[in-house]
Amino acid sequence: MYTKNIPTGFPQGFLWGGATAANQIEGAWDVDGKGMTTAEVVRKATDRQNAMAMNQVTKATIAEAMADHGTENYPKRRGVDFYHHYQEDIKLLAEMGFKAYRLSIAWARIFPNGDDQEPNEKGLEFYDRVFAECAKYNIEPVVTLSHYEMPLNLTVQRNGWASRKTIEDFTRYTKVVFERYRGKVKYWMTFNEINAGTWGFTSTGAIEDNLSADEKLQLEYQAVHHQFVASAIAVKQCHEIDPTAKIGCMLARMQNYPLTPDPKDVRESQFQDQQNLFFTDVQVRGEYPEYMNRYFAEHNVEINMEPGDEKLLAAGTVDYLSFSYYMSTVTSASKDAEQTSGNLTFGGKNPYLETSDWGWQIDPIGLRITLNAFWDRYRVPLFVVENGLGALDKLTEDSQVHDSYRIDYLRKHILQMKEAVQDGVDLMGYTSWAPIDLISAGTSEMSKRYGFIYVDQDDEGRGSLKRYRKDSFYWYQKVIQTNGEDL
Ligand code: BGP
Repeated sequence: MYTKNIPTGFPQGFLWGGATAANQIEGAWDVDGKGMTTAEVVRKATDRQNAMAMNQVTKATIAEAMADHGTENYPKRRGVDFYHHYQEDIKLLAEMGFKAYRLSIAWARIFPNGDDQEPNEKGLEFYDRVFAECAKYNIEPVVTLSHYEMPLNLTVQRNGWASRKTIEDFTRYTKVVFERYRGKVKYWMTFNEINAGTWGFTSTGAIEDNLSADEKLQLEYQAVHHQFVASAIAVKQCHEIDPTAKIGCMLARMQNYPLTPDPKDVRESQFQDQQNLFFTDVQVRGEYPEYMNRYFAEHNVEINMEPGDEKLLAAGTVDYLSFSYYMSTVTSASKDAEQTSGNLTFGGKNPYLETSDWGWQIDPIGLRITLNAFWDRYRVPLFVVENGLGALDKLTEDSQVHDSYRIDYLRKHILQMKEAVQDGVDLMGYTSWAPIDLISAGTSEMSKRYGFIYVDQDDEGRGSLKRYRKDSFYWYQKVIQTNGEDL
């Protein structure tokens, strides 16, 4: 008889924690030698639904930003001042029982201009202090090497990742941090949401002014190719410098469904999925998938590869696949149906799902589907490194935040993760976004809050920056304590 034990719950050593990004939490944008980054030239959004567009860097937005030395219009410059609150903040994470804390290093703290030959010692020292603080509480840092920012100088001088030379600069930076933090950081990942590179977003650090749609596509895929190569080199460096360290890739994943069972919709949905899985196919399997050849040919994209690139990609595959998961999307073969039924950014409306205040379609079961699909396709350990609910929280007069809606969102997603573990998925951990309120990536709002910890600051940057524990703080503490049993 065929009998096998089904896992009863989350494995021992499961990495429970939370995730943040330097440009959204640190502030201190111009201290201790740090250079300016692409994140600091993004103005706060005036239109929530059009957040993606706000994150486009153009020559005009850069010029305007350079002339404005304040933080009011550019909230990512101030973050929530983690730079000066890190001890207090990490202590609060420890109080919740965190096993892991995902954070990113700001490349421009280490190499202010990106192309400097020597690192900025003061920047390195800051992360020494942060990692020491994590070690004090046995919290594993999980470090993103590049999270939606790069030294602005590289954008201005050579159009960011559109230039092949950026690979050299990036891997000079990664070598320095792998060596400096050897033994202190066991888990790394290369590019946050690498698939955002084809969304016309700051993540490639490339200016797309006055380009035709074809030219844009060409530039974005070429920039992404450079990121793939840089990522593969970083994987190799990481393994050489610390053979015990693990390094992953990171994808923005939205489970995608066809709007109807019409095979045309199903095929369109598969096509959209391939557009995203392309990134993990390259980074996990080590080669460009065939389906992209046709796509490139039909869209006049010619990837300029150098001899040796394919070998590098094959040798630099990642140890684990990490991803963010907030919502699912719906695809229809008819563009009209999609656009009239939903949010322009994220496809059509799913009548079975509720949405967040920002129109994101909440879908916990989609997380189980995603986990199973990834495991089937790749057979590498998976790591959910972002998941959470952005909401307008209210601090009561007696300094409480009753965020039962957040608890409800997280509980349902964790339950589905548990189902996936029981389905046999190899899941390493879960770092929710974001344990402490911080500046939104998409809209630069402060009022779009995700935290277990409330930070007293408003959209204009007013407030004491004092931290308060929300109801979800105590709930998550219990979840971690019971390894996900008491939800
Ligand atoms: C992901 C990013 C994060 C983050 C999160 C929530 O795409 O990796 O940086 O902020 O989304 O998005 P937002 O802040 O726009 O609500």
